[in-house]
Order: sequence, then structure tokens, then C-alpha cells
Amino acid sequence: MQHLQWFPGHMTAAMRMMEENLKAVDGVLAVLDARAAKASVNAKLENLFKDKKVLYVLNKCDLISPEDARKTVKRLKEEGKVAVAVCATDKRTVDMLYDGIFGLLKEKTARYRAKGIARPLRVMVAGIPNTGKSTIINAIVGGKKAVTGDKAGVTRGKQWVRIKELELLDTPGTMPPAFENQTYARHLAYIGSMNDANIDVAELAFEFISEIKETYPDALKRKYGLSDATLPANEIMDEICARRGFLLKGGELDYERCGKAVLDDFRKGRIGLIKLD
Ligand SMILES: Nc1nc2c(ncn2[C@@H]2O[C@H](COP(=O)(O)OP(=O)(O)OP(=O)(O)O)[C@@H](O)[C@H]2O)c(=O)[nH]1
Ligand SMILES: [Mg+2]
Repeated sequence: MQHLQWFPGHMTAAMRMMEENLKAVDGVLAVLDARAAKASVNAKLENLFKDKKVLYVLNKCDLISPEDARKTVKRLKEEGKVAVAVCATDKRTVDMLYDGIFGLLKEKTARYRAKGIARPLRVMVAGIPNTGKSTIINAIVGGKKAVTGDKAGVTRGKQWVRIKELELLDTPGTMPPAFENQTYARHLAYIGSMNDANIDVAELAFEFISEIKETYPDALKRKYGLSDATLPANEIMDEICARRGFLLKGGELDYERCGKAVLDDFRKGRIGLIKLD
């Protein structure tokens, strides 16, 4: 199994930037990916935010079942966290974000008002790469002020995005400096929070199939028209290659292309509603 690790220099810089800006903010939106809610908690960020009001935003809930979304929010609340489940690409969830932020910071707002201070609330939006931080900011402010993209590491510097009553600080996605739990690291790679450029995608897809054939055998079988999802993962990959015609020039199976296709299917929700942890 490949060892996964991704902590480039720009993440060290981003961590420092967040630390410096923390004093200036009233609260934090910690954005998690609903498909890997446990893996997408960054302990390093948690520690940074320990004295701040934090709203956990379980984003991309359109990619898991409503039942799983409810369960995860319940778990987070049981852990003493304030949490909300959303889908940033669906405008209907914006109100929940808005209510979440103003609910989280209502004492702060009251204090400002009592002191006669009229200023917008300042909120930092943070989390691991590709969880939808910039999309969430755009959804709240209504527009395309923050740059978004379907790969890890789109936002690089800091960016304040302002509306009348709220100032949101977009930050680059950051990973924990090291992964003790390689299962979680793999989950983050599956969801596209690690840069694919550093990963053997054929092997990653093999690992993904090995896991999903146990947890979601029917979805896998249905998606790829498999004869049997209990086959070993390498045989399933062979079958997908053959069915899709992923062949190299000499007729050998093209695992690289197969891996890319399978991961892309998962990331776009085409295999089904799948929760990893
Ligand atoms: N299905 C789905 N896709 C989403 C959702 N929110 C964001 N996305 C997509 O996820 C991808 C990443 O979104 P970004 O907003 O760029 O993520 P980010 O956290 O800012 O990423 P970095 O800046 O790279 O750390 C984009 O392709 C978005 O369209 C959601 O709720 N559901
Ligand atoms: Mg971004």
C-alpha cells in the first residue's frame, strides 16, 4: 500500500496566516466533507481554533444519504460541537449557514450592540483542501467572489469577501502535517482532497474498490455491471477495464485510466450515495 502524505510549503504558510488572522475574527467555519467527516477533521486546525467559536459545516451532503447526514450531525453535537449539514452548491441551504453563523455568534453581536459598536461579524472559513470553503463563501455572499475548482489546492492566498453584515476570510485548504491514520489519509485521497499528482491513482482506485466492495457492494455492482462484487478487487478492476475498453496498445489492461475513471465516478457521486467513515 502506498503511504499517503501531503504537506507542501504553502500549507505551512497558510497555517501561519490563519494563526495571525485569528485575533481579528469573531468565529470560525470549520468545513468538513460529509463523505469523510472523521477524516476531514484537521487536528492541527482544531488546536488553533480551541478558544474560538466554531461552527462545523458538514458540506457536500448531496453526496451522502440524508439519514447519514443526520447521524453525523448528531454525532458532532454529542461531541459538544455546533454543526450544520449543507450542500453549498444548492442555494436552499444558504439560510442554514446564515442562521448557523448568527446563532453561533449571537452573544458577540449583542455585546457589540451594547457597546455601540457597529461592525460586521468576521468569520474565518477553514478546512482541508477541496471541501468547498470557497463555494460556501460564494453561496453566503451570493456571487463568484472566491475562486473555486474541482481539485485540491485552488485557493492559495487569503481573501476577505464582504457583505454588509458579514466579512468572510477564505483560506487555503490545509492538511495535517502527518497522518497517523492511513485509512483516513486514503479517504481524503478518494474524495480529492489530496493532490492526485503525487498519488498512484491505479493503486488508489484498487484500494477504493477493496473498501467499497465490502461497504457498498450493490452500488459497485450496479454501476459497473459486475457479475459479482465479492470477487477480489483486482478481478473487479480487470472486469471494469474490459467492459469499458480501458486497454493499452498491446491489448494490456490500462489500470491508470481505469483508476482515474473510477475515482472520478465516486467524486461526482455517480457510484451512489457513499459515506466512507
Ligand atoms: N456535490 C457537491 N460539490 C460541491 C459542494 N460544495 C462545493 N462543491 C464542489 O467542490 C469543489 C471544490 O470546491 P471549492 O469551493 O473550490 O473548495 P475549497 O475548499 O475552497 O478548496 P481549496 O481552495 O482547494 O482548499 C468544486 O468543484 C465545487 O463545485 C457541495 O455541497 N456538493
Ligand atoms: Mg478554496
